[in-house]
Amino acid sequence: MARVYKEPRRSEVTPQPQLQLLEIERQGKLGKMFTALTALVTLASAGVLPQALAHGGVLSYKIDGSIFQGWAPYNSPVGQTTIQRPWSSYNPITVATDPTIACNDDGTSGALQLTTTAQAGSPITAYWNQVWPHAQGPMLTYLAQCPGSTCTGVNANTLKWFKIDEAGLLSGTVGDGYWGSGKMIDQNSSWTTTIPSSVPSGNYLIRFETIALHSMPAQFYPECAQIQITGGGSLAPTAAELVSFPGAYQQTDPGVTIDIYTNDAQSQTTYVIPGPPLYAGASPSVPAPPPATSAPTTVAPTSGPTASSPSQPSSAPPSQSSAAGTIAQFGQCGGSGWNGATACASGFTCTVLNPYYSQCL
Ligand SMILES: *[C@@H]1O[C@H](CO)[C@@H](O)[C@H](O)[C@H]1NC(C)=O
Ligand SMILES: [Cu+2]
Repeated sequence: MARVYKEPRRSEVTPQPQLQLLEIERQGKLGKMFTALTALVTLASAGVLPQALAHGGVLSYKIDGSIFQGWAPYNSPVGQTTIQRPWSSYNPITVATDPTIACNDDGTSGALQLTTTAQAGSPITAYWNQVWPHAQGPMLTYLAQCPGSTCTGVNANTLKWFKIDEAGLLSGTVGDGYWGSGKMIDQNSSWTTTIPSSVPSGNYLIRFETIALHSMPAQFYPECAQIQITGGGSLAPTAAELVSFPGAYQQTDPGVTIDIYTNDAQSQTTYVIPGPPLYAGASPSVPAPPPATSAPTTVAPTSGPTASSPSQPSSAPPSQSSAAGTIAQFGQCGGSGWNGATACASGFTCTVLNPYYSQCL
């Protein structure tokens, strides 16, 4: 829980003034927490009021059905024992090549660092603080295998990382579309990635990340946890799939420099997710969007070997119901361009969240 509010580690550029921001700042002293509702920032006042800040990170995980609390960055480190690598502030990283881009600041093992086992082929969910405030930008998940018998004590900057999940611009335009991070918010501010069943067993850091594009420079929010993958396969990541942090991203990457408020962005339908290509054995939680075409045709999403997303028959129009009860809680069941199933599992209702996305809730 937030205890002491720290100033941003780097200055931020005020986002688009047309946005009306109603954000809650968490502040506190001496372990008490109170929330302060900040001003409603309007076009007229944006120039004079300080920017309302709302940041955060991954606060807990669900692995093989169990909840694991993460590190509490605003509490004393003394006595904290968690699978998550320690981090110190809700503030974003805004330099793509910063050493803390690997596992946040400072991302070294805690004194009472834990590791938990996780089955290859099983889902792992990361929960951000509620409600995650930034709906524009990609979601990314990486693994890095540690040498030896534990990740404890291993410097995250020395590891080679590979990407096992990503979700960028899911539909619509860069300026006005539905993003991976918007879907994360719609999923209870959480993101579920399937640990590829092909990944070799061993000790890994798992790095969940969201990148926020609502202001410039882009804001990186990575956190890491230590897992021991069991029951894995034998598909090692290739050299082309392996990257270092820092190193994987450059400040000049198109997916980092992008300005979502330009005129061009209002019609641009492609976004290049930063980092390496997906690991060949990955089961991305969102199928890759269809390639951009000049005509506004709708292409059925490629159905991949996903474990956490709903089954997606290739040709059922959204108005027709396919096999009943196929979509689990938080699964997509409709929205602009949606060609998949529309019937929610028993107990859940397909609910319109925005023109691009309906979800079983
Ligand atoms: C939503 O996330 C919170 C953690 O942020 C968790 O405690 C809660 O159980 C989640 N709700 C559902 C329905 O999964
Ligand atoms: Cu923020």
